[in-house]
Amino acid sequence: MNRRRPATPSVRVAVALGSNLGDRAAHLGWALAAIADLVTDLRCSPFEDTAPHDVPDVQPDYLNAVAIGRTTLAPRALLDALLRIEAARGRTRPGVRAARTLDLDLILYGSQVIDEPGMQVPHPRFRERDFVLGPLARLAPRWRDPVSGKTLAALRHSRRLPGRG
Ligand code: PH2
Ligand code: MG
Ligand code: MG
Repeated sequence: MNRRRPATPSVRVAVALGSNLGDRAAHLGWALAAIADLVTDLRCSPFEDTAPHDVPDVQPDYLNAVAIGRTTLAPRALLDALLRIEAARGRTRPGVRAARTLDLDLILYGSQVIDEPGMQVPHPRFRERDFVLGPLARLAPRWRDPVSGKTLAALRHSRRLPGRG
């Protein structure tokens, strides 16, 4: 008889990384090492310099990346762990979309749609953020956004059509 407990199923997740204060590459690198303790099969896009998008003040450029992998953590446990990693790099929250040492956003959690206080997955703005959608679609083009039903490749493609800015 097999007495072993069934393995906890893992779920594919996507996390967006961003920094525009201090040593941005060091913050992202440190965060990736910490995320590797939570997420297996971790793959990360190249780090990319991006102009601030939709921010309320003048800010330095961001360094952005997207990482994907698999986790056995529940969504809330993963989100809480990401927030602790941000805090460990001195993240403060003086205002909405303020400059930050480290921002870790849970973009996708498998095919789940979650809308709870403090946790919205898929991230509600990832489809219009090229610094998230571009790298994510390159890492996992066939992953489907559970809200629109479209693949990431299709979402990315629709942002490149003429007349859509
Ligand atoms: N994050 C924001 C707001 N604007 N712009 C860029 N380029 N990169 C970001 O990571 C970013 C942003 C809020 O989280
Ligand atoms: Mg963010
Ligand atoms: Mg955030």
